Amino acid sequence: MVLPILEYPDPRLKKVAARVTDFGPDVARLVRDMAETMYAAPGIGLAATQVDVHKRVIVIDISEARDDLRVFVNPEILSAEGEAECEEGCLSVPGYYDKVTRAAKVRVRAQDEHGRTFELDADGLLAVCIQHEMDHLVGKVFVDYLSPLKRARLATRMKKRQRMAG
Ligand code: GNR
Ligand code: NI
Repeated sequence: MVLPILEYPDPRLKKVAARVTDFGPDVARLVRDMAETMYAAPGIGLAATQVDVHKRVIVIDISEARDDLRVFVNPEILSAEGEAECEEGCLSVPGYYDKVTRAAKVRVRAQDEHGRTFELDADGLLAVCIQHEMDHLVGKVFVDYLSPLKRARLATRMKKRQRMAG
């Protein structure tokens, strides 16, 4: 099922997600729905926060063919190194793109949808995307890194857009 995506500055995007402790059918269904929502959007990642589910669950697929789904439950950054700037967008901030500086490489520990723990070294777009999605889980959107002036203008523009959309 494709789920509706919250749009900035919706206050629910600021909620902090809770760890997943129960790896039952609810998590499996959430992961399936999130993947469907991400592919339909289309996007390269989605955090549960964006579909108003406040659990530490992320899906990512940065592949060209859209056939390499990665699931991160309870993700943690074990180490980070370097700096890289990337032009980012967000499904919760449609039509807006801006540069953000993040760690260039990250080592992540997470669980899959069955609760199995794995570790992964990521760089490039995957590293950017993991950090972008993990920010959502603590109530942060990439535009929070922009100057207050840019952010204020953007909030006005988004509210106008949301009024127009009814
Ligand atoms: O689809 C998305 N593209 C993207 C591009 C550059 C940096 C980060 C991203 S993530 C974004 C999907 C999204 O909003 N995930 O939260
Ligand atoms: Ni996003």
